[in-house]
Amino acid sequence: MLCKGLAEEELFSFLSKKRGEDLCHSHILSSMCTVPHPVAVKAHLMFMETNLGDPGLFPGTASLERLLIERLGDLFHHQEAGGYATSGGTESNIQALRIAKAQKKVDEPNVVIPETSHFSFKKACDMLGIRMKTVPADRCMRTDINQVGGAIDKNTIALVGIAGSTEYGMVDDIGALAAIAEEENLFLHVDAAFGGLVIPFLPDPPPFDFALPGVSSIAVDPHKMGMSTLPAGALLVREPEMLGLLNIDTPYLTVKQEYTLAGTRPGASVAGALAVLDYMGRDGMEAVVAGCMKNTHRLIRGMETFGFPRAVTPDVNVATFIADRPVPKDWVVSRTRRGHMRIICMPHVTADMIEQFLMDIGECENA
Ligand code: 0PR
Repeated sequence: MLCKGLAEEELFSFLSKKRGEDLCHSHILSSMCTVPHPVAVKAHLMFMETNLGDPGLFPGTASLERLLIERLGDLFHHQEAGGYATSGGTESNIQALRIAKAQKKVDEPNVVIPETSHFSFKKACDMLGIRMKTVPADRCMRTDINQVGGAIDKNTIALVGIAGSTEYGMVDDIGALAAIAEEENLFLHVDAAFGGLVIPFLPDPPPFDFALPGVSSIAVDPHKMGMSTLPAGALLVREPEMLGLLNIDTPYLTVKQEYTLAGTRPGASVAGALAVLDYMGRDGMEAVVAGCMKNTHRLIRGMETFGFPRAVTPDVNVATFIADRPVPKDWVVSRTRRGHMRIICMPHVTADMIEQFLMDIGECENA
């Protein structure tokens, strides 16, 4: 620690130098986060010191959290859904499995989970002492439904389905998973951290939410396609009482029990998340999603004309390619576990960026 504090000018010139070392969103094609919407930033700044970990001190902010859950519940066809704002998909997935474990007490719990699931489930299962029984994906990178039933046994506490997979942008057949969950009387958690704010705004959305009676809980991240500030996730549960299974006593707070995983929780990004949804409305979100999907399809067509075939045809705005070559200078893309080039057409990825990327990859190709 410095003995004598820095002058403000010196401090901020140091901070802006460091910020300048970060990569620029104008070339980031690998991220599921994006530049926050200006209304999210404005709302965030209004709520900087609010802490949802002690909601009695911030009843106004706490009511925004309830409104956020109400908006999302409505979007997911279940206005009475319970839920709370998490730090993101990782926390939501951990908490969903905690609920499932609390609901069904067995000696050696396991969860039947897609091969394509996000690595946060590994963390969750490690922490909770749950075994992962992985179900392989089919050729389209959706969970092979025919293999789910065989993976379930008496120690299975939950099924997981993915609505918008991290690597390939696929939506599992959640309808089929929900039917199995109902038949087997199992908890079904849907990880819609990415797809939850894409799928409802598609012209012909595949079923993935509480409209399916077998769906027990849903993870959705406003800090991904919801264009909020970080961190903003949400866990929704069909029965608000499910959260009560996680309650622990918090005797000296303004609330006497809490079911959240984090203690101190930012109100600022919750205000940011709600601000975007209310400002955009359904029409605005449909327009953003339509733009992202249009860019995704344009990118796929463009890449295919250069001889880089798509790995799959995605359900949401994640494009993957069989393209075993270096990426043009300055662009940041990622690679899936299977080695496919992966590009996420987030709202900050404009049509012009896609054209520029295609031009650059075309030049590499001709070089
Ligand atoms: N579930 C799904 C389907 C996800 O895609 C992710 C994150 C999570 C859960 C976990 O969410 P949190 O990271 O919010 O806890 N998917 C992205 C990924 O792993 C996260 C990300 C975002 C990574 C931006 C890099 C990046 O620049 O790719």
